[in-house]
Amino acid sequence: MGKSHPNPIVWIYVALTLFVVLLLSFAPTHHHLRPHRRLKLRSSFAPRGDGGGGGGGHQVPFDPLIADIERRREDREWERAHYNFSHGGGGGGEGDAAPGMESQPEWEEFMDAEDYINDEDRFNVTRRIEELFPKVDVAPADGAITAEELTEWNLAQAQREVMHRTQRDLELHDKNRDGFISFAEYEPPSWAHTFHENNTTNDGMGWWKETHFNASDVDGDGLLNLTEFNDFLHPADSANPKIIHWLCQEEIRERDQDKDGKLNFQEFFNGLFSLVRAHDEVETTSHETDSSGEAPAKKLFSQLDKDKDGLLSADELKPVIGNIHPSEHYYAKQQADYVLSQADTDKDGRLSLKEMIENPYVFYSSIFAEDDYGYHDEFR
Ligand SMILES: *[C@@H]1O[C@H](CO)[C@@H](O)[C@H](O)[C@H]1NC(C)=O
Ligand SMILES: *[C@@H]1O[C@H](CO)[C@@H](O)[C@H](O)[C@H]1NC(C)=O
Ligand SMILES: *[C@@H]1O[C@H](CO)[C@@H](O)[C@H](O)[C@H]1NC(C)=O
Ligand SMILES: *[C@@H]1O[C@H](CO)[C@@H](O)[C@H](O)[C@H]1NC(C)=O
Ligand SMILES: *[C@@H]1O[C@H](CO)[C@@H](O)[C@H](O)[C@H]1NC(C)=O
Ligand SMILES: *[C@@H]1O[C@H](CO)[C@@H](O)[C@H](O)[C@H]1NC(C)=O
Ligand SMILES: [Ca+2]
Ligand SMILES: [Ca+2]
Repeated sequence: MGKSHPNPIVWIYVALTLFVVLLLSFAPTHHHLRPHRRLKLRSSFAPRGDGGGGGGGHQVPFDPLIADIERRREDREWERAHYNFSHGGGGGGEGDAAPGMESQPEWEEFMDAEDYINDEDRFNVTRRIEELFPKVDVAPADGAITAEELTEWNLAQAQREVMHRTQRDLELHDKNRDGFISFAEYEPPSWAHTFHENNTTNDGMGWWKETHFNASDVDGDGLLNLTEFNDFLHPADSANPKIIHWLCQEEIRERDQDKDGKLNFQEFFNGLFSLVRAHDEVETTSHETDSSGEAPAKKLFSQLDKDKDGLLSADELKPVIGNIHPSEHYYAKQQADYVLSQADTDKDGRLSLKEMIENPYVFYSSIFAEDDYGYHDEFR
């Protein structure tokens, strides 16, 4: 009879094998998805001159602690670039880097900071998210973060960063150290020196003009304080109607071929329409295909031309100036929408603390480590 039963040793083997398989499938992969990834700091600062209105570089860290680390590193690069030219020799000798040029990253500091944020005992991402959640979840504090709450949070982070840079710029230009910038003190950066007041061959550079300065000077005392100087550097984010008006005038001046101070349809269509539409997601109901493209442009033109004189004035351009020069609020919302699309697992349009903890890398930018054999786990 004993022979009809399998050998007990076989059962033990089967049981052991099952046990090992279970161990393998549960232990490493499902408990430690994170060690395969590495949190990343931005590697160098790009001057965020508003000249181009370009899209990049606007992402601001979700975590103020990360922002602070990045800011301190950036300040060191800034000081090196602007206050210490003792290395002498070639290359102009002027401190300011033209847009697109990058300073040498300080690798040691860079690696130290990255090691710190990747050391789970010292920088615990789960705990950071738990601490930050109630600071974002404020309107109302109902245990869920909406796109609006996240936008406000991102905007506050961005504004702090912009103001910090303005403060730095003010110190750099404030030659007599009175805390204000006079028009004489504000030297255009070296890469703008070649552009002159009435050189029509390069109309693009109206940036360092006295009209711009005067429009920023709210109280008209001939000096810009920190707020006014910030408006000067970031007109699109200003609450000062004079600077918004100046910005609209600049857009017209650059494209006003017949120099009548307003834009006719052809001037609008050639220079501005595509810019206005580029950021306009609502208007892209393309029932007419873009074969000619002029019909939607004509429609928009006549909507903007309030006094129906067939020309757009600076005031009439105001409703769409935000499309041409997107504000920090625009980027903050874009970033919030992106984060929601990535981390809102149950698709209810809000982020719970659980969803955020389960998707930490949406909030902390990361790269895959080189030995990243386990990244497929992401797609489970
Ligand atoms: C400039 O850099 C040198 C080393 O290159 C350093 O010794 C000096 O203290 C720096 N000066 C300032 C003002 O930062
Ligand atoms: C990180 O913090 C969470 C929540 O406070 C805790 O459960 C976890 O054990 C911590 N991880 C480490 C590695 O300290
Ligand atoms: C600049 O414009 C003013 C007034 O329009 C004119 O008098 C002056 O000659 C111009 N300068 C140059 C260099 O073109
Ligand atoms: C106008 O700008 C061009 C290009 O930068 C330069 O070659 C020219 O000398 C400038 N003209 C004046 C009058 O400043
Ligand atoms: C700017 O304002 C000052 C007075 O603060 C005035 O003297 C100057 O003419 C103004 N410049 C322009 C271009 O409006
Ligand atoms: C700068 O001046 C404006 C206008 O007088 C004022 O509203 C603003 O609060 C001032 N900002 C600072 C930082 O003092
Ligand atoms: Ca001053
Ligand atoms: Ca015109």
